[in-house]
Amino acid sequence: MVLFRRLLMLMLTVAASSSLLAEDGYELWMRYRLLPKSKRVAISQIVCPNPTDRHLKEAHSELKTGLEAMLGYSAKVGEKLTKQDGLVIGTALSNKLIAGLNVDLQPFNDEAFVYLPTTINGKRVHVITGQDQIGVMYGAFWFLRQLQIGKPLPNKRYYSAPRYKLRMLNHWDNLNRSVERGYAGQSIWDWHKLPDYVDPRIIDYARANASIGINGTVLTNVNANAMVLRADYIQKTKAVADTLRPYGIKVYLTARFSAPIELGGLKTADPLDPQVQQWWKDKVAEIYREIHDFGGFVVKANSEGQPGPQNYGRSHAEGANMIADALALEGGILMWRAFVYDDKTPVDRAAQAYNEFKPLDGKFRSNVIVQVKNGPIDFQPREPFSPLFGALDKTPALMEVQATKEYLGFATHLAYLGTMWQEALASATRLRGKEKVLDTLTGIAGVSNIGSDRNWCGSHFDQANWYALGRLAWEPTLGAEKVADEWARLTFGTAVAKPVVSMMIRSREAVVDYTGPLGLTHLMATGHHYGPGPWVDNLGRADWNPVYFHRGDRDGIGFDRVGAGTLKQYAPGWREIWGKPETTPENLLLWFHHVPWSYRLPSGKTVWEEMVARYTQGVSEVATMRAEWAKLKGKTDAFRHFQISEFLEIQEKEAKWWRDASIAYWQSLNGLPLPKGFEPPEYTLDYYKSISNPYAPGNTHTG
Ligand code: GCW
Repeated sequence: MVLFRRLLMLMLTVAASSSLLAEDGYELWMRYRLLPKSKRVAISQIVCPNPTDRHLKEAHSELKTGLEAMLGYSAKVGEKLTKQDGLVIGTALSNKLIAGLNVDLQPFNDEAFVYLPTTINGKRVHVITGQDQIGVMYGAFWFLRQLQIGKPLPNKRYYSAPRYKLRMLNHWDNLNRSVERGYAGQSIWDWHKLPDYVDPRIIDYARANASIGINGTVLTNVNANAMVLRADYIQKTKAVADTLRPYGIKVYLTARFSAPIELGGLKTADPLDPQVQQWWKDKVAEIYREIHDFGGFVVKANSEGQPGPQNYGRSHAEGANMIADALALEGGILMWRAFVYDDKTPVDRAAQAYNEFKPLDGKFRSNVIVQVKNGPIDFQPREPFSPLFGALDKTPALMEVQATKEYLGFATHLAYLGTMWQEALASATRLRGKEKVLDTLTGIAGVSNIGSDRNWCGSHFDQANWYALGRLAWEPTLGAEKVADEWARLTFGTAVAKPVVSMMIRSREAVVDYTGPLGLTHLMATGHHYGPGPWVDNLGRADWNPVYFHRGDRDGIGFDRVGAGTLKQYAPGWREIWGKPETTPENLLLWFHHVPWSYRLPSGKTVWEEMVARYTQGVSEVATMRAEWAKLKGKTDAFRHFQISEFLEIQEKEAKWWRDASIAYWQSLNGLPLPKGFEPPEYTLDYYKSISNPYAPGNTHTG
């Protein structure tokens, strides 16, 4: 079997190198395949009088390549409209034909675009315009996407404007090219060869981001290395910034709070020390001399060993404001992370971000944005939304989500995160005037899942999470299903979109079920977080241990966050709903409550029975996904089909591992028999406990 697979792989690799079958995922959702005749629009000409201007150049060249590939002929390029049909792009300033149309561009912002199907001098044209050339570029990518998706173009004026100003990727990439929680190879930033050699792949990265509206990228890990602020590294960052700028993407870095000591030779990094303040001002000025539109910094301070203002008895606000002041002189912003926990183990770790930051609301400079993870703990498969959303009245907030699937099966498990992010974004805050979490934000930042792997993200389906990040940051109400449908059509073709979307939409819930149903959380193995470890109880601090989070014993299970006081961080409406087990939705029951194993759910099942059913359901859902994917054989290209099949097989095996290990452990606590009809775990608990994977990928390194 193994040999057969190897042979098949070899054949596929050879086949993939011929242009016919060149589907290795590199092109992402920008595949531009020849459209069926019925879907081809007539575009004999592209009219763009200033095709070398910034953003127009990129728009123009993408349109040329994309249209040629999809329509099967090359449109004439020129300044005048001479053919019977064409595509007219530009701003009113850069294109006289557009000026003549007097397109109403109010009340859009400068990144918005307008599409207008119309006639000019009796010729049928598609117009793409905006207040600024960057809008035109976004419009060009939108137009290409519409054609690929295979749905008709709007027959009247259409516009689109991004909801948020900050649509960010956060790379957790180290200077030695390892990637913290990265499952897609090395970092795409080749610091050693920069600035002299910029890998052309960075241009494709920029195109991909521009096509989904991402406009900022933080190049380095929040577990930061001060060296990135050294003069030679600033040159390297400049080379990346110069490459990304034409695509409307600003570059940001992570700033290590102790950099004045490590780089500057100062004795302290105390934010109230004038020398320290001056060091940051000088450093920021130095960066802006090289990169005039540098975006700013992200800082992780006083969390998981990172230095911060509390080392000097100062608050997060005092620390943030000192760096923000330096950035303000140049127009930069500071994203200060709320994912903090200090050396004192609190009653409930889920309460810590709010405890630290709520009292500081109003104390931050205006260019500080607090960056809050979607849930109060840490990117778990299911958490409620963080109570900080909506609670900060005077401080802007950015939602941080994790595209890389640290807690959702790494690269090999199919888990579409659009549904998970939608759940957080669309959550009602129950605070007046801030109806949903998405109404309280200034942006979204996604921890990147991008690496040097040929398919960028470690697996084909993981590309959907990068795609969803951009699309939801552009418009958070788009809907996870619509985003999945776009992506599936672009990535696999319209014919298979329906079954692909159906798999995607159920996939995250399957992971929740086989890793931690009913609101259980943080049950993974230590360090690398690969696989189950609900029994772990020996780590340095209490709130690193899974046993701290599930609180299971002979009698019951779950974390009583009402008793712990954490529920008070939410609006009164939520306190009512989540305050009692009977009114708490099942999917968060054990997040908020400790209940006896015999506690009865509305279905009549006990918690124990329901848990076993869910774990089992998670595994069978993966088996179903496998069967559904198998049916698409021959309907998608062979190589990607093969690799996805193999990954689904891994996922099913690991889902069963999670189920069996978890059930074996819970039984060791509660002594209960398995409900009727359910398979017992395949191995003993000791066996599961003995599994060791020291080299699982993505573990923390600070290079
Ligand atoms: O989820 C945890 C990860 C750490 C990460 C940390 C954070 C960058 O396990 O690897 O560190 O979150 O968000 O700072």
